[in-house]
Amino acid sequence: MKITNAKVIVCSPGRNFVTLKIETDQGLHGIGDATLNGRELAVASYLEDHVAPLLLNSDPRRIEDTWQRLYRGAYWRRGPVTMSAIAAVDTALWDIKGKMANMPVYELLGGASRDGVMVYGHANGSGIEHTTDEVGKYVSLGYKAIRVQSGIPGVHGAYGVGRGQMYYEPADGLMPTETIWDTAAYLRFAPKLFERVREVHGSEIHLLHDVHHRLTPIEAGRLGKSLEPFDLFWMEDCTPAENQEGFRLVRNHTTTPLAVGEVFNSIHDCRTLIEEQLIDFIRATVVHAGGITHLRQIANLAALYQVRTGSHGATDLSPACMGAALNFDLWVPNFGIQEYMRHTPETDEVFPHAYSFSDGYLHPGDEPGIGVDIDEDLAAKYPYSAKQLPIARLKDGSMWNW
Ligand code: EZ4
Ligand code: CO
Repeated sequence: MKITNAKVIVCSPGRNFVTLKIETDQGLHGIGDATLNGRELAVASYLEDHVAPLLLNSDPRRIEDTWQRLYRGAYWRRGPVTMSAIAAVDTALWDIKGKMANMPVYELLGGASRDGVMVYGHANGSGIEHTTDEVGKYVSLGYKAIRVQSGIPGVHGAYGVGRGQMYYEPADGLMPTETIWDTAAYLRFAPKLFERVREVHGSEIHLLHDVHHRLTPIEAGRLGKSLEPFDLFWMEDCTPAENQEGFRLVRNHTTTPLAVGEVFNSIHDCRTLIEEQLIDFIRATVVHAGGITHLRQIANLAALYQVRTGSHGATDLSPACMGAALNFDLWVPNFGIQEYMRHTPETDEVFPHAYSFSDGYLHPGDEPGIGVDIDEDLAAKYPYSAKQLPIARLKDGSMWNW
């Protein structure tokens, strides 16, 4: 069995996606997501110019060997561009193997460990009352877990407050939108928000919150402590994680569960966080962390330390990533939760998929492979449109973490 073609499809049905499609001499094909929000064309070129020629005529059944060849063979290891490209190849090969076996990928991994994949949706609003109402909408849609983000009085462009309600997407301009961040205002505001949400929606619903790298470790410890009465499922990316040891300080000050890792691309990014039990949920995802093959290693390491998975699932991860992630989630023994931001109807049409939502849970479906395909003719109607993620500055103009 041979790979006869590896092509990169860049399309923008509401937002940009990079998809790798691998074709074989047996007529089977597989797809993988390679989208890196705001830096899409770098991965497209990496795949087209440097990876596709290596794949031609190689055996698509050799998933592990292909992974090792692309990782070791590049000499330059890791990094989001490289690892997203490797992920796309890996996902497409798992998709092909599933189709060869006539089984969904979760069966190849070891079979279902659960009946469905608990997901969390994103509620956001302009202030406390609006956000609390939005939480109510997700409750009535059947969600068991909801991420809560809110505009803050006096803060211009707080993280996570979108223009649309169901289809929040931050990458919006040819040049980055500038937001202004105010830590003190945020730390005063956040406990009031969660107090109100609990008051209105009760104690059963799981509530999550994304700090989006805005705090220092000691500030994060303080926030976690102030949110303890409101029983969060997790506090996400409370401080940047390049310095993994920094989380010791957060951990020393709060029992609010911690989730980190949507920007990680390798097991080495989270080894200390996991081995020292500094986090509770690892958010690495199929597309940005080297595919199913590498994510499985991360999850296995995490299992030793009772760290559970909670993969990133924002709309900039395409349905091809979501299909692969859901197959992974249904199998992975130490599953925690899966993020799920709904794609626009245009995106759903370009990527026909077997996964479906019911009563707070997603199921990958039982199509062979990852259960997601791409309609190339339709994709061609939505050409690439350059967009960048926003940036954040402090009031005095200093750059901060968006
Ligand atoms: O800002 O995926 O938890 N979700 C997130 C996302 C990220 C975007 C960046 O492209 O933090 O919404
Ligand atoms: Co996040």
